[in-house]
Amino acid sequence: MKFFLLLSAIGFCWAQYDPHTKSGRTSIVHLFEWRWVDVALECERYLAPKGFGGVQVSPPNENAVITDPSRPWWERYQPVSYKLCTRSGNENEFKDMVTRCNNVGVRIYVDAVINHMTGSGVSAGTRSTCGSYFNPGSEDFPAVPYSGWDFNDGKCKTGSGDIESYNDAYQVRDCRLVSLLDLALEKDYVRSTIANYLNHLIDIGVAGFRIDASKHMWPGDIKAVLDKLNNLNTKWFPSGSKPFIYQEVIDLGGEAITSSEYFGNGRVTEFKYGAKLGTVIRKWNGEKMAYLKNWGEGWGFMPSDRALVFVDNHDNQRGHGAGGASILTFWDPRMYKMAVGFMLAHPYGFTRVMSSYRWTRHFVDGTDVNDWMGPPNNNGVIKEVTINADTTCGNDWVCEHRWRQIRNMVMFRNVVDGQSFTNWWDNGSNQVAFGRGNKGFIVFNNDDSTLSATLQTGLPAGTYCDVISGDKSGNSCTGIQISVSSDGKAHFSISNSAEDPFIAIHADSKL
Ligand code: QV4
Ligand code: CA
Repeated sequence: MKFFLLLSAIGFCWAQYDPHTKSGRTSIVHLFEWRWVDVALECERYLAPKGFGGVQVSPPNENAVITDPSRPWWERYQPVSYKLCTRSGNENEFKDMVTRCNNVGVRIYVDAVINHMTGSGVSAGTRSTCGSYFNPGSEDFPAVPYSGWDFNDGKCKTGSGDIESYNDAYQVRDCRLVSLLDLALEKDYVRSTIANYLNHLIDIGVAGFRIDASKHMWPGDIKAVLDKLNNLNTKWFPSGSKPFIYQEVIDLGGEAITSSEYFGNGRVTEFKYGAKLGTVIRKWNGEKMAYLKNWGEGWGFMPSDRALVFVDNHDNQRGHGAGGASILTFWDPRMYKMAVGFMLAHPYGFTRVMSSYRWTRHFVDGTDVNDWMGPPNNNGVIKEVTINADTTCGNDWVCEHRWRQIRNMVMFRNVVDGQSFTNWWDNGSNQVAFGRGNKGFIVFNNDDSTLSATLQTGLPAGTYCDVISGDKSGNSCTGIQISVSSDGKAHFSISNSAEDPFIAIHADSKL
């Protein structure tokens, strides 16, 4: 009996780190600013058949309608209430999306903005996405309800009431992040109100949460909220399943607050990952791919089973948050595909793919002054995600997750899941290769010369289709073909001027 109790205890605590994706699905995609109707369609027509595990959606709760600048993407990080009603859709559309995605085995993870409400500078009478009245000046949010009692004003010790130094853990948690009214999560009323919001989402069928601005909440306060959460809906999840939790904590080192403080609650975003990988692929600061041999904890990242990893996110792809200029995005497609390919092939962390929209960048003194621009829209109404004949997206939706190289590497990760990191090779510079047990192998050429090498792949003999330059189609390859001999070796030749200077093969791309 004791052993069973121990097991259930382990299972119990472990569940916060488990994304509850259907077996064999190992990545999620952030469909940033998509409407719920389009997410539901994408689950059915693309994400399910292509092996995606789930979708991170934009905050679904009512937010302030910011008109200066005009409807910025970041208005969704200024809550007015927990009513499920935003530019992405209403509660019925949200419920329909969660049901339809779950029914095809694709999970939904909600971006939970629970540290704060809207900005103190937002004027009273500002509209909200569901029509609720609110008055930031008097901290009056009757649609929740929250009043002045529910905010941290008394606790914050800075003159401005805003966070003034990230070296003081107290003000980072108890003061306002860029003037956003800071909720008092030490109060049981606030904890219960937030838990009610999250339980409403859990009962609808979501699989977990991205906890926004976690650095700005005490780990213990977050835990107090999580302890009030229901188990996941047994219509789609095994009984006793707890919501998957990944906390947004930007920790590049050198601050008072560290990611490890949050490990007890769930996974944590590892921002060092994208910042370092971008530097390596750009070959800045003397970095080179040969150094990736000990990628992961060897580079000072958090333990792999606590990490949520990504190449870029909605903040740092536009200069917000952390990572700086090294962050690779869809604006640099050739390098971006290499970075995403490396991330999806490597065993470290739980992987999230970014899916963006294009906006009109306008650089002034090196800064994009249009970083605020919201999703493609017609007078504020978010545009439909149209699908072109070549499977790309229209209406300025970038759909990185539909790029052949990325979509196929999501499948690669599924095929090699559980296989160890093996057969590393490098040329001492920017030509590297590694395998995943006997299920997959990938080769990169980021040097300024051709890669020509015969490498040990660890794979069974046979002919494999490269899933970067093409697909396996019936009994043939639409792109490069690789022949693995009986000793597991194969010859690879990659021009440094190739459209995509990397090759990936796996058990399911074998003819
Ligand atoms: C401005 C000034 C303030 C001033 C205030 C007065 O900057 O100094 O006091 O006006 O009203 C928007 C504006 C910002 C404005 C603020 C209103 O951009 O200029 O303040 O609203 O108070 C997103 C955007 C922010 C945006 C915010 C709310 O990135 O620019 O602020 O939404 O709309 C840290 C955190 C980390 C955070 C990251 C961006 O540790 O948690 O900064 N990342 C998450 C989300 C991010 C979101 C928030 C947190 C806030 O990923 O998208 O910020 O929910 O590193
Ligand atoms: Ca706070």
